[in-house]
Amino acid sequence: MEKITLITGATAGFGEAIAHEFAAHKYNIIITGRRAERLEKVKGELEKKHGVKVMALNFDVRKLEDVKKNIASLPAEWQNIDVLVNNAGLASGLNNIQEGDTEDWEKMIDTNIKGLLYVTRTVAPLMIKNKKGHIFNIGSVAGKEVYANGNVYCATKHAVDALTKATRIDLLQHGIRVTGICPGMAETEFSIVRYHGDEAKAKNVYKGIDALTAQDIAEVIYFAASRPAHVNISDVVITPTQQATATYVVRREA
Ligand code: NDP
Ligand code: 8X3
Repeated sequence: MEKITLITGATAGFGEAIAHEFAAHKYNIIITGRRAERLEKVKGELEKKHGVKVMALNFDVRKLEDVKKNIASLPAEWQNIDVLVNNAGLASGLNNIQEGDTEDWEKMIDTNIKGLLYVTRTVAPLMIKNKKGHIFNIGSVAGKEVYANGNVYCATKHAVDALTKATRIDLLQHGIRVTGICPGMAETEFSIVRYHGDEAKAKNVYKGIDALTAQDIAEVIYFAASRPAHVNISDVVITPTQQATATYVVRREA
């Protein structure tokens, strides 16, 4: 059987690009996401463009029972997962702590921390059983520093950073590789989601910047996954050339 990569949140952005990058290198792909129609569309495109096999699992990473049920529903040969990319995640809102919307907070904590944990808890035992595996957690520069009004999103990505390190230690004895990927500004649907659908506000975030693309991230992940078995790339911070830290950005004049 060919190699298999499972990517959470592959209906858009990084996840979709990562799916294409691994498919281009002839991995079979398991894609997940909540938007069923988009999931089917991405599945069709992957199959047509790369001629690989694709499984689409339609579930919300926040629901533990659904995570377990969907992974368990995979035929035995599909449970032989080589690479897991814990990508599904979001920022919701950009408010100071005293005015933050607690629904936004629940969404980010439940998706970025608990969802990532649920998927890892379900897939890691399969990797241990198969005596191989590589887990990528998508963190952020927001997991390395905090910035004004980023409070809860930054906290969730700091948690991802801690979990990446902890997972690497716990899975060390099983020879499973664990890599943290920490991007800066990348133009996907991320800011549209953060601003609750306000596309003009989202566009403005990247004004005067050659932002990262989803493809930039996908290529780095494939590079790390394709290193020889004895090499583990632990942590990668990737920013646009115009971004030095989470907040220090030099924009082109209009
Ligand atoms: P997008 O909004 O373009 O994509 C997010 C993906 O996550 C979608 O496929 C979405 O699918 C999925 N997703 C969100 N919530 C859930 C859920 N509850 N269950 C299952 N899937 C879910 O954003 P990006 O591609 O930019 O973001 C991907 C990851 O990268 C996130 O973890 C984000 O925090 C991180 N990141 C992004 C940066 C950026 O600047 N873009 C920088 C640093 C990190 P669906 O809606 O169909 O469920
Ligand atoms: C996404 C990048 O700078 O908006 O994690 O936090 S940032």
